[in-house]
Amino acid sequence: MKMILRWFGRDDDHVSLEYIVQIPGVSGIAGALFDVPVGEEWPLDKIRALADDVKKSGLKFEVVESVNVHEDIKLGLPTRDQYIDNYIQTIRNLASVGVKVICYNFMPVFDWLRSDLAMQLEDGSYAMAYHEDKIIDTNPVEIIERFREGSQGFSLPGWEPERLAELKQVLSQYAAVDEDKLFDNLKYFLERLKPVCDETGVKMAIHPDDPPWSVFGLPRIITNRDNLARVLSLVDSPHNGLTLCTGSLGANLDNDLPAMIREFGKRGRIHFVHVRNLKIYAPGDFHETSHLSSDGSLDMFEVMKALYEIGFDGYLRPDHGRMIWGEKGRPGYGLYDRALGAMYLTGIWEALSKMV
Ligand code: DNO
Repeated sequence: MKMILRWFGRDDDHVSLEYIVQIPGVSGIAGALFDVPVGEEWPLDKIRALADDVKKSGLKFEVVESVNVHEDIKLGLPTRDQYIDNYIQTIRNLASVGVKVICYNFMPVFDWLRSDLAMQLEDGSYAMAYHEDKIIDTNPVEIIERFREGSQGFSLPGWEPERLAELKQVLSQYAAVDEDKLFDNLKYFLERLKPVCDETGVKMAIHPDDPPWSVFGLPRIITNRDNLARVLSLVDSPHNGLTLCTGSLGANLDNDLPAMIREFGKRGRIHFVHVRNLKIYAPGDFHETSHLSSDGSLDMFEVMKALYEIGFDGYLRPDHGRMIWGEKGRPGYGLYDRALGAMYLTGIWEALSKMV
């Protein structure tokens, strides 16, 4: 298991590489270029500059989160090929600096969704929350405004303004795309990527839909065991793998996380793991918590045990933390609670490795 942390770059992260390298057990970061519009090729010189900066800090840059997928690819429009060509070249450029895994998602229009970006918990900390009744009757435009206001001035991953500019038009285009069509479009994308992944060894790791159910009537397919199995069968190759995100899949308590880890991990198809805990009060209602099992509804020990048992040697990162100790920063991505999470998960791993 290789413990890493997500990092948003020198210009847009209040957490520095110099702090990240001080977290015991953290050997690298999951990074990205955040100033390249979705669909365009990532320029090699910018990738090199990022990789050099990370390496100089004593950290590894082997995971990218995310190279976002242009909406035309998800929609299956005739224009998709030019965007896929750019994606292929981006993979080649990233591979040339040693990137091994690319995390991406195939969620129509919206990436992850929350009703609250800073809900105060009993201990005074702030966490992100999802309350179905605050989402269900809300216009997507209002949600975007809510995210902008609550983001503490940081851009939120997946909520980049240019991506949402054409919202009305994109939402109407999805009227013609149901779940089966979305699977077909994903298959087309993955088939086109296979040669460059075979050539470079880069592994694609699809992120589950967060939350794992349809929002605003849009199709969402990366939601449960059967659909994950279906994704893997679209192109049966190790380059077509998963980011197993406990907080996304775990929002539906019918999803048995350790069982999924055993099933897909044994097949060598989990390349990246995001570990996050949630307190679920009712279907569709939850808030994020510290990583500690007893603070939430997900058993972190069982998650780590399943990973340990399958001999997981991929990348893992603590996911969304709370804001604690007065820290101000990008919601979900503070330093303190994620560092505590990293230490806790590393501690479980050490205990597992010494128990046998
Ligand atoms: C949110 C993240 C997502 C994730 C993407 C992967 O905090 O979990 O934005 O990075 O869905 O492409």
